[in-house]
Amino acid sequence: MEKSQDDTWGRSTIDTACPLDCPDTCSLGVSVEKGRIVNIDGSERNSITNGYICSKVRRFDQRVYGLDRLHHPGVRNGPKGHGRFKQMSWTQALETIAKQFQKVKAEFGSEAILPVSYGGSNGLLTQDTADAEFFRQIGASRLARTVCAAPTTAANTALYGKMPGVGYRDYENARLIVIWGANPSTTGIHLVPHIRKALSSGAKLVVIDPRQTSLAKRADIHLAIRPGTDVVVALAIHKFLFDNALFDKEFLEEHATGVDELQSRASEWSMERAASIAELDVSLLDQFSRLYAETNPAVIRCGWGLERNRNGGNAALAVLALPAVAGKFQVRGGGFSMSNSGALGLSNSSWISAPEQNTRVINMNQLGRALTDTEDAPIKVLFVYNCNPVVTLPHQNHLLQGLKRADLFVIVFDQVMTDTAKWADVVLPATTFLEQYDVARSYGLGTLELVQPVIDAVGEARPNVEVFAELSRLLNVDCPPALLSEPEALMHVVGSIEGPLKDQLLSKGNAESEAGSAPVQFVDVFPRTTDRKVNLFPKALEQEAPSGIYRFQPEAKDPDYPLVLVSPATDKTITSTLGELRPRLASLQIHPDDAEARDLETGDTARMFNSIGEVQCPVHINTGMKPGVVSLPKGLWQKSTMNGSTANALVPDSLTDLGGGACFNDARVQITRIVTADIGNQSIALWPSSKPVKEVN
Ligand SMILES: Nc1nc2c(c(=O)[nH]1)N[C@H]1C(S)=C(S)[C@@H](COP(=O)(O)OP(=O)(O)OC[C@H]3O[C@@H](n4cnc5c(=O)[nH]c(N)nc54)[C@H](O)[C@@H]3O)O[C@H]1N2
Ligand SMILES: Nc1nc2c(c(=O)[nH]1)N[C@H]1C(S)=C(S)[C@@H](COP(=O)(O)OP(=O)(O)OC[C@H]3O[C@@H](n4cnc5c(=O)[nH]c(N)nc54)[C@H](O)[C@@H]3O)O[C@H]1N2
Ligand SMILES: [Mo]
Repeated sequence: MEKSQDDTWGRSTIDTACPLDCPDTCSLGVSVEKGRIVNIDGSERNSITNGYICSKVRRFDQRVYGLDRLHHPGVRNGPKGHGRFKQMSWTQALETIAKQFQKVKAEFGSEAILPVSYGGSNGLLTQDTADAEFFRQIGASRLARTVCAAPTTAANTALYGKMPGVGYRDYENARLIVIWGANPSTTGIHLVPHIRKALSSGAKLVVIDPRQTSLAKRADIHLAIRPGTDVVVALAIHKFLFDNALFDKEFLEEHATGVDELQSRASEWSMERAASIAELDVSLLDQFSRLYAETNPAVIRCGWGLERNRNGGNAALAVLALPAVAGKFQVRGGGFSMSNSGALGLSNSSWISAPEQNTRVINMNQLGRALTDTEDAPIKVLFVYNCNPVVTLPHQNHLLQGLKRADLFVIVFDQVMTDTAKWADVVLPATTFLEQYDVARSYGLGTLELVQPVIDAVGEARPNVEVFAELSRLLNVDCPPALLSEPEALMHVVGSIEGPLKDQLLSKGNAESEAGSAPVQFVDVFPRTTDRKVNLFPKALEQEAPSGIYRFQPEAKDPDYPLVLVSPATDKTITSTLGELRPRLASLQIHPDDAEARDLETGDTARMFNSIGEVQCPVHINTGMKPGVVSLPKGLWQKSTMNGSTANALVPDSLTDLGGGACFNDARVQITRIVTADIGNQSIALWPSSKPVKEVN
């Protein structure tokens, strides 16, 4: 890792990397002057980053030095949820927490304590190190971290044992690129130039997405699918391949099991039947099927948009099975990419010594239920870190109801005063990745990047490792000495990584697996299943899925809530991270026909509602939306709507068919116009409600 000094400016530029929850895990060069960050940019160290980064991370210094930044620990000094705190010292704060833990443990048992953490960072240090040692040893309840990627992981693991996927650069070799439920122009921008390069040399592009994303605009075929119907579309393509002898018999004989069972389940899905359910033009589906069968190399970029509904696991199974049946592997630029988080084969069991306890497991997607279900074994302490559940988990109102409980003690450890932190009894300030060490693991590139502090911690902010080590000490829990301080923890984790990866990381600051970031599937890498074959009909999943695998669960259409709400990623935030910097109000996107039917125009204020919640926000008419589908970004802070409810107020807490995932895109809603009048300094809703909807500035 280098620090270069530019004498003219007195600046130093420090090498580090971005560990945020994004597949690209960019290498960064951060310029610092007099101990302050003055510029954040991409570096060339990682050739995929190639010197440029997204606009969000470029302005991450606005979070570091922003008004919402937490500088000191605080104790609640007002009603719950009001976000008023009295400053206290770290010693007082941690002693308060330790006392509360002891009290709850004595009265209710340690399972009354629940840690809640998720995607704040994709670093190996910030999650599942000292925190895991601590919560395991005190015997806390465990959290099923299923809010994202659970169904796709279940499918990918069962089929291929998380075999590494096609690398970004190899997309240039593809003659057909299929972007399925992904939006890389927003969610992993470094793939896009490679797609563009392929297109400029004549490759074809197909996008399967209910919205006309920017890649969909350039696509040869855009299948604007009804959310939740991917499984039947993929099965119809399987049937087409089998019926027309376009499947790769030789490949399947050598490398696959379960072919007949898959063929039999697919046989129910004619193009016409699938197209009618997915609301697609059957000729487009037919055209895509032929193009996929005929074109080599063909690659599918499978995203996470297709998993966030009741059929999400089966959708991922059916889509990821396509390259095997169609024989798309064994060539550079052919196959699929999904998550590459397993590519390096690292497991945190190498650096955590406490064994996992057999305590109860709470699915984070149903946190509201868990908090309000207080009959037996209630949760009495919630310790939130690396996560902003109030705005990122389903069924927002249920969760808020749980947080109101007077007998619930909530600790929130975060960098900024999030909507969740406002509910804390004790709030703790965390360092950002620009103030701490970490090892970022890329789930897009399958690489590791070293993260190092470029400035001193802001205020009294502390890294996770040190806070959990200190809590361990206070509660007489055995934290391994190697995890007591951040630099030691870094060396412990890096030291636990086996083979050449460790040496590469220490000498260059980044590392990639032996197959590199450009493996050819079924040539350089093989399924990590026991027989090294693709298991097309995984029996364990057949037991788990409510209707079996490769089966479709139809939606129960409700005439009161005829519109589908999806909540995709935006280029302004990483889920809710940086949401504090968003311009105040976010708009819901709606197709002109749906808007006209509701007498809505761009700029109008709407009430979007169902039986579990209501969001009031401006409307934006968008011809790129599929009729019947509306969208509002994921990760909005409460201040980004007029009534403080976000998309998750409308998202049910039902679970996906596989993996216990979140059904974000199973939200069904109705929308009506709010007629407002400005009276005095308030905008009053005249109809349908008479509550003030916003302050007039
Ligand atoms: N800028 C930015 N980048 C991010 C993130 C972020 O918040 N902001 N989040 C990061 C995280 S945590 C993740 S998991 C990834 C997610 O990365 P992606 O999967 O690329 O992103 P999503 O926006 O979740 O979904 C992708 C697309 O799926 C579409 N979609 C919705 N429902 C369906 C469906 O049923 N079928 C199909 N075929 N498409 C559907 C949406 O319209 C959307 O365009 O991105 C990461 N990168
Ligand atoms: N409606 C809807 N909601 C969604 C989705 C959707 O598609 N639709 N998608 C979901 C997806 S893909 C995901 S991954 C989840 C993500 O859900 P969350 O994990 O809640 O993600 P973030 O909003 O990024 O919140 C992470 C928090 O961790 C904090 N943090 C970052 N680094 C550190 C650290 O080192 N220490 C501590 N103590 N805190 C830190 C950040 O400041 C931030 O507040 O949200 C899901 N929510
Ligand atoms: Mo995610």
